[in-house]
Amino acid sequence: MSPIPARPFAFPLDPSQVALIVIDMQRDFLEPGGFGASLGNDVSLLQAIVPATARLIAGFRAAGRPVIHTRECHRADLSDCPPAKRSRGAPGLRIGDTGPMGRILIAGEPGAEIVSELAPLEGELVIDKPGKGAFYATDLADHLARLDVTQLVFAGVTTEVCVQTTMREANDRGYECLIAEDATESYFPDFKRATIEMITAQGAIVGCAAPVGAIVAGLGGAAGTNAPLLAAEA
Ligand code: TIU
Repeated sequence: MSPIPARPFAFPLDPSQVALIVIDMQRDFLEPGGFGASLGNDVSLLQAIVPATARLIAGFRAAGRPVIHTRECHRADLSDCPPAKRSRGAPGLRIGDTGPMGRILIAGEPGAEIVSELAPLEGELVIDKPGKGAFYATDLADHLARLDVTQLVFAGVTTEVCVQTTMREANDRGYECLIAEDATESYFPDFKRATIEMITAQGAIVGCAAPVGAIVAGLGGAAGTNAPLLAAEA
């Protein structure tokens, strides 16, 4: 166990007990013409965290620790997309409509894929999720129980939507949670800052926050068991 510098206090990172969850680093959120852009957002802000997220993923892989990726997407027939989600607001394109990267937020379409720089390795678990939280309507909880981890590090987009929702779900399930503050981003920088403040306030009511460099350094020399999950098992 190596306590790493974190907010609001040092995080007791245990390289034998930790897994990484990278939330929704998909083309639909990071590239023009996708879901994020259809909602009126400037996607370039999110692209900026790709290098730091890649360093974080590389650190977990080098330490032999599990890397889990999520993708927010729906079935082609939209049977798992609540009408309230699809019909809300006035986006340029709705979920299921066809854009330059295929149908918006639909599994198997180019836009739903994780950006190439962060592509999952064979054997890494990829969770397709219909909601904002990665535990809702998925088998993530079962996979984590099998991995026998007690700590989760979170990265990805967007900080206040899918990352925060998933981190809260994990916190309620008893995991020690840590957000990688330079490997997460929002379309609204103030929302990112406020989210990390909310998460870490009140004695880390949801979890701690630390930079990628500190997390990767804390994993260094880990004798963790490599426990890759075969996608086929998912
Ligand atoms: N719109 C927004 O900020 N986020 C989402 O819709 N999904 C995720 O955060 N992945």
